[in-house]
Amino acid sequence: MSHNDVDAVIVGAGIAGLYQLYRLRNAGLSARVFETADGVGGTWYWNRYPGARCDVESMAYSYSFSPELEQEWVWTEKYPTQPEILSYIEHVADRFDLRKDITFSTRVESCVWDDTAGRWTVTTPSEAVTAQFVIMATGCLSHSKAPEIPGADRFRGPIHHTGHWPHEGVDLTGKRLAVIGTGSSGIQSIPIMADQAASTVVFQRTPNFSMPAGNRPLQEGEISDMKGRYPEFRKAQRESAFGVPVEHATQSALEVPAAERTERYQAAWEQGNLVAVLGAYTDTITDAAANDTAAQFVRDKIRETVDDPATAEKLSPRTFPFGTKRPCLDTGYYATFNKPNVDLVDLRETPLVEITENGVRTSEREYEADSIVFATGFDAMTGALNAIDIRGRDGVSLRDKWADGPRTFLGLAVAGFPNLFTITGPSSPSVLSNMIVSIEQHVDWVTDLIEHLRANGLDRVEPTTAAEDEWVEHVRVVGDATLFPTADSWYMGSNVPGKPRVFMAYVGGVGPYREQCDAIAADGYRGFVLG
Ligand code: FAD
Ligand code: N01
Repeated sequence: MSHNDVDAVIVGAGIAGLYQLYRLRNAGLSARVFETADGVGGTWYWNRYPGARCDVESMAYSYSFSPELEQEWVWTEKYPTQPEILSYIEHVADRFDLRKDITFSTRVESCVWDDTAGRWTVTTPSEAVTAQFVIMATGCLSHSKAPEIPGADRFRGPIHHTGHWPHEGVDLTGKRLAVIGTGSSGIQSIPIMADQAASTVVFQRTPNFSMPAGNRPLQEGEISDMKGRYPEFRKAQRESAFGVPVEHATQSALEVPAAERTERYQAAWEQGNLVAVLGAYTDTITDAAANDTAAQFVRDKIRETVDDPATAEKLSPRTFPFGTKRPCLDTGYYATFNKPNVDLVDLRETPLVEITENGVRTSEREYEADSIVFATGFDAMTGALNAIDIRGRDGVSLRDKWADGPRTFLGLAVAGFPNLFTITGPSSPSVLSNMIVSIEQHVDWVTDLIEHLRANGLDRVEPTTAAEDEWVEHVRVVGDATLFPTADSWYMGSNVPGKPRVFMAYVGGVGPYREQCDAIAADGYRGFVLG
């Protein structure tokens, strides 16, 4: 078999692509990985901004497939930094000898299905490869977006996007800094950048809910304790709602006395555990009044922390329910606005107009800056997939098929696109979970399906349109039973002008989703046509 004809092509060498390569290789398939970056790591390769770290605990945000790896790797902090996660992923790539099948600095531009040959042609700027299977491990949050304002090319100083941070770092000492965006990336980086810069202006379109991370070094005892009970812990992760085991809620937020509720939120707040707040009561994400008890708790904290009441009010989210935009964990975010050299500009009052040679102009005035940071996020879930020209049976393009929103079966496969799989694709729990748990489940399920085909002398698989329609409807119904669709979030595509407004994640829970996937497999891959 030539190097240009392989059993499988995997696009992306992040956590998903690496594990997919490992599994396919062990299943006896030849596979090649293409990766735009010049190294492994995906998210943790690209997002090197100051303060970048995970908000799932390190010992939980790690692969579970290798007990040896689990035992040998030593995490140092409760919430790991980007450099620590990147060195973990690099270790995994080396330990399992994965790099030899990865072609770096190479972007996949198109994937075209040949129905007669039963193979995909995957094209990069340097070569074309044919493969029986293509697995998209392109990431949910890998296609960054800049703010939709003119003038960035005019600005005299540097502009950096948090999702493409220079490897050598950015020295902001003595600089006048302008930051646009107050999502997780902005909230993590602003306190650190503001410490360094001479002055900082934060341009906020929508305030977000954030809680202190309470990060700290891990103690020897807790590391060995977790290592001793990893198998049970992993099982609990897989069966949980968000890939993070928490106590099961049994009460409505509205049926407990206010003081008891506050005590419960306070305990979760002190633990720095977002899932513990979201999961404290049965109805936090389904009932607006219940949700508002959590939202009000956070707003009270903001008012207690921020000295200037007008600034505190601007920082207080009021336009969407708690948790319906990804909440954040921070280190000193709200207190940063007590510094005399940090200003907050509310873009709802004075919208952004343009970037000028000298800085940022709103409808009110120009703010001079030496350096600008875009913490403006991503064209999430579909951005990286739609950036590739993917053509299935009869030359139909995925972009056209998804023009009114993504349609998949289980978030894993698409009718009309045989032998193509999307790891953590749209309509899977993916971004509503500890993502490694979802990644491993998808990769395992896809690999099992490929092994099933091979064992039965079959060579193609594709979901039926009926199964896809049913899944899309199920995802919508489950989503509509929650408050998620009420928010203008990237989950809804609303951060990208013109993107269809569709809730792109499955909120049925990681555990129940896994059960559905397993039942479908046990039923001879119900909803798929195998041939
Ligand atoms: P990615 O890591 O995004 O990797 C995809 C790779 O595909 C990238 O390297 C990209 O360059 C490559 N690629 C894409 N298109 C092409 C192409 N056409 N050709 C070649 N290569 C291509 N999740 C959590 O669960 N907990 C967290 O605390 C958390 N924190 C996060 C913090 C940040 C700053 C961000 C951005 C995301 C965070 N996430 C978190 C989500 C995170 O993306 C996932 O946890 C996980 O790292 C995703 O891995 P992946 O391999 O699926 O995708
Ligand atoms: O991106 P975001 P992010 N003009 O989309 C604003 C994960 N993550 O990179 O809210 C002005 O959340 C935008 O405003 P609005 C996590 O899943 C995790 O911060 O759209 N402003 C918003 O304030 C997260 O959710 C961690 O009104 C504009 C901000 O930019 C996801 O990645 C850390 C604008 C973008 O926020 C994305 O996070 C980092 C415009 N034209 C990331 N366009 C952890 O801590 C956008 N904005 C785990």
